[in-house]
Amino acid sequence: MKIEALTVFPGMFDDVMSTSILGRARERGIFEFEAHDLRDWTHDRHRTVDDAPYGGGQGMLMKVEPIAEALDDIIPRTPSCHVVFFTPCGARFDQHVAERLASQERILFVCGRYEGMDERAYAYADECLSIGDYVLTGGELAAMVVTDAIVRLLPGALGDEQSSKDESFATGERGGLLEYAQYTRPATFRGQDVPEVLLSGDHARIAQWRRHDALERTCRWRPDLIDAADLTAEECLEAAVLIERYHGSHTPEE
Ligand code: 6GU
Repeated sequence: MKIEALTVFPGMFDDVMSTSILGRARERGIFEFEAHDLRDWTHDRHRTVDDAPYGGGQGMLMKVEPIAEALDDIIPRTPSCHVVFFTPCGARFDQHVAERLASQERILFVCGRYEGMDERAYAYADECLSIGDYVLTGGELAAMVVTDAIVRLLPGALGDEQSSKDESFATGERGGLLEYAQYTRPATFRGQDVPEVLLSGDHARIAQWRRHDALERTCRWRPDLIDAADLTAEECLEAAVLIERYHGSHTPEE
């Protein structure tokens, strides 16, 4: 897979794309990354990429021409380029979107800055994404978050093929619950013991404890996930009790 970014700050990507799992995946040829500097498609002496909005209002917008010229150049370089614009007005990114994007051959991320972009630039977007309900100063961090979430799903990127399937939010195994608590040595740390069951070697009891812990943590920290979780009838009853305990009679939205 090749991932590219169009940005006014190409340097922001350097460390992230060369460190740890992403760095190793690039070295192994599991994915390629290239950042394009939007200013390379400007023609004036100041390499201007922004301008004031028609109709007035706060701040500056990204101009359409440099983006259009850059995309006219970059997109046709190889067939089937999936173009993703980052904007707080995009659809919310999640694990399902990461899994869908991980099957693309080539993705180009377009990173917005300033107060946004001339609307006509979005004609190039196959989709628009946001990484959550808060406002960032630009789409670069969002592009790095999404790249990280995609690359770790690519075969061979993580040492152990299992590890990307077993975690929080993975559509399979955990059934939409948060991950259970985990511990490593020492067995006692400053008076806090590792749960006895985990030292027992009884794998059935351990699996049962983990499932219950996952249910409890989800009810406590992310009750909004419970409706979509894959629960047995017994677990549904237990979830209702846990949500009542942690959140009183409020519905999760309140
Ligand atoms: Cl993609 N861009 C900006 N500027 N802010 C965001 C975002 C994106 N996602 C969440 N907040």
